[in-house]
Amino acid sequence: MLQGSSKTFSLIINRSFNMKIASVSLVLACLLIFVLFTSFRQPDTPVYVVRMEGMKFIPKHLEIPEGAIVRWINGTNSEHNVVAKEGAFKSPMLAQKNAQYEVRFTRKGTYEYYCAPHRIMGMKGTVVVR
Ligand SMILES: [Cu+2]
Repeated sequence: MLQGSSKTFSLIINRSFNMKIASVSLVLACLLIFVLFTSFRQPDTPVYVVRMEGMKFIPKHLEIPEGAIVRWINGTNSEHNVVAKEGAFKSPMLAQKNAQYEVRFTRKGTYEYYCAPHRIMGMKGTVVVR
């Protein structure tokens, strides 16, 4: 009887010891995954902002490196959109103030674009990807 209960006791100790090892291993594994993930992550993609102010894109002409993102932000209470002349991209209508649209440019070249409702008023811009 005494032998039996001491066996149970040592089983309990073993189990909690194993649980400790398991949780320490889990923490170490998570740490390893985190370190691997952060060290192999690509450097942050640069983001260039073009604001829609009045009936203009500001800046009107923008030069960016290949792979960069351009983010258009509607700074007005009117509707604007962003349409590439050659069809490379087309945003939905950005109806609200601070509505945004992003394009990642992965190919070098010159991209002319306009705002469809205000094209005739000269609301145009260019992105040059170097
Ligand atoms: Cu517009």
